[in-house]
Amino acid sequence: MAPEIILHHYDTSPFSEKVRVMLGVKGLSWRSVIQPVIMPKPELTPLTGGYRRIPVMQIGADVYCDTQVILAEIEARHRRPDVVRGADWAVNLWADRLFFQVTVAVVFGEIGDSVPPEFIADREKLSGRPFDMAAMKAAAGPMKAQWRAHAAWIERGLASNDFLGGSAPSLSDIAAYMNVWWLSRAAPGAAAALLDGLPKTTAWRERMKALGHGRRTEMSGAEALQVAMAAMPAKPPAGEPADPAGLKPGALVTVRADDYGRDAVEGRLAAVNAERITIVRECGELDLVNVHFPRVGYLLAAA
Ligand SMILES: N[C@@H](CCC(=O)N[C@@H](CS)C(=O)NCC(=O)O)C(=O)O
Repeated sequence: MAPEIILHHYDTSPFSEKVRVMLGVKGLSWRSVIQPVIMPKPELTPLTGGYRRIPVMQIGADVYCDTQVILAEIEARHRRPDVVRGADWAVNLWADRLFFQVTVAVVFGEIGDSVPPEFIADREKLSGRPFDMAAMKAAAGPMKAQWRAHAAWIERGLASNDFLGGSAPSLSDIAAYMNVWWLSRAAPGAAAALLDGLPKTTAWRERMKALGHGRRTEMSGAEALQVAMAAMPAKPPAGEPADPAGLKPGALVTVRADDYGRDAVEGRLAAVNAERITIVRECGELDLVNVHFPRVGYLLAAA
């Protein structure tokens, strides 16, 4: 039996929604492990080696950090229907970084007053910057104008088709939708005002929602750790010997995100190529896991 897809996530997480929608488009069955919204995450970080962001996907003893590598892996394992086309990865990074940061500003400008102090303290640690509610409120007006301009790109992309990717949903749709989904859920009044006059985007949001999340069944974090212990890591992807980092398989390395949540994960390099960094590390008593990161947006260095 093929090992199950285990998604470590929480329901309000916009990045997790990208993966849930991908699982819906592919019509897949998957196991859901609900992780905490703030640190500590004692049933997640033993798997990742310290990476704390959400979501994380696990298949046996292979652990995938960041939606970029999670979505690529799902696409590689389940090719039909195909989702990744053309310049989709570049659009994905626009949605993850530029559009997302604007969405963060609008959401917290709207709901900031109801955010608990523990959440604020956690996100200050995550970003390394003060979670400055007054500044977010002051920026809310200009940020709403920016949000609307990003949404207008979606509207334009839908001019002659049901989806940004044409007649069927693509990675561009899934990535862009994350931001529209999150704003619509966290601050429905602001979303309605900002989407007013963008009818194609509003109709597309409903089409995206209708794609569903595939077949989800819950699993405990402890059970997921047991799955990793019982499995062997898969053969790593092919490496590129001419990789600019100049690091060879077997080297002791660190990998960290270059934006926020920059906790370094240490392990032995298993493979590196233009798309992926794979390290192998010990998880508990001599049990090995492969931990996979995207290449774009992550820094690889000798430990
Ligand atoms: N580039 C990452 C970003 C993930 C991200 O920022 N996730 C948010 C939740 S949606 C997060 O981890 N927030 C802190 C936390 O949940 O502890 C990805 O694509 O997976």
